[in-house]
Amino acid sequence: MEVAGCRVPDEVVRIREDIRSMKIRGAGSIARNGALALAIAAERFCGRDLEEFLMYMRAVADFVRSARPTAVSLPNSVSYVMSRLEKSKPRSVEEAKEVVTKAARDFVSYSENAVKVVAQLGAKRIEKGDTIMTHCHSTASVAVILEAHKQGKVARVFVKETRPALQGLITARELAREGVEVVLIPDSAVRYYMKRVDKVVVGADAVAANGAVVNKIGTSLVALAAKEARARVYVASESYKFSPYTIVGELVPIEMRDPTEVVDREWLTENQNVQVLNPVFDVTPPEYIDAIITEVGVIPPQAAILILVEEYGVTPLTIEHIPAIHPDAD
Ligand code: RUB
Repeated sequence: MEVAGCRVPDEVVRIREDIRSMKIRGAGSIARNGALALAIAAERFCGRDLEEFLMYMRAVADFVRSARPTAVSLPNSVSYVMSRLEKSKPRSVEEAKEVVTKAARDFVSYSENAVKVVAQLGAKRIEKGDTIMTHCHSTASVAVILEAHKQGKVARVFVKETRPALQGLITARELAREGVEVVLIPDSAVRYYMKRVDKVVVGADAVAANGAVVNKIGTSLVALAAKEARARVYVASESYKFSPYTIVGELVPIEMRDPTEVVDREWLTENQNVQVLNPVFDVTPPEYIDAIITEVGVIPPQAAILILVEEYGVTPLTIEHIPAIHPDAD
């Protein structure tokens, strides 16, 4: 891809492809890599002047932002960097490059710190002897569980394998490596084991203004089974996963992936009269969630709108001017 006479660096194309193919995955990691891709693009800009630089960066931002549709952390991190570039009114290409590099670095360090704070706040919600269930692989959820484990509170963790991409295996490995007692179960065994669970901890790809949480497909079923069994449900989510446009009723798009992630190509060819669908996220309504643990505090899901309004100044009146939320790194 070439913009304003300058080729988008291979490394940026590779990062986008790695996000698309899920080599880079999980909403936090996607956001951090998105910001870093912008910094790489800025450093390697080969055009002539500031006008070309801005044109080039806007095109790269659109390119990176469109890698995957559901995790709102990606447009939010891209916007974090781009809004600083647009607002800084740089006088030279060198100055503009520095603004982008610094903003990307700031976002990454904000994000890494946010996960640590979420871990601390989340661990306080876990009590001694708790059995936890988790779903998929979420860095924020793993951080909460590991912090609670360090504090000697976790009895055991049920990890769902999370078909079709089996991210549960990553979670099981990361927790077991730190000495947590892990039980890996098929997705279909959730309700069977829920009776033994005290708390469910899951991550988020997007949190809507009404407190609904978009996360890996199957999260809503875990929450449903938890409600029936009276186990509490906590969502570990940094604030840049809150979706600004949901304040005016926009829906978070649910990514549909290739059927070959569910069954192999040979099976598909032999059974062409069968439609195979692969939605990879679902929506858990706020009534099924006890609290959302963010780096700015633990909130009931119904207070999600406060994060958007009070932390980021998003309102139905300002939304057209705030395309995504930008937590301040300082
Ligand atoms: C990952 C997933 C995770 C959230 C939060 O889906 O649903 O629960 O992204 O992750 P996928 P984190 O594997 O399709 O990216 O806490 O790491 O941001």
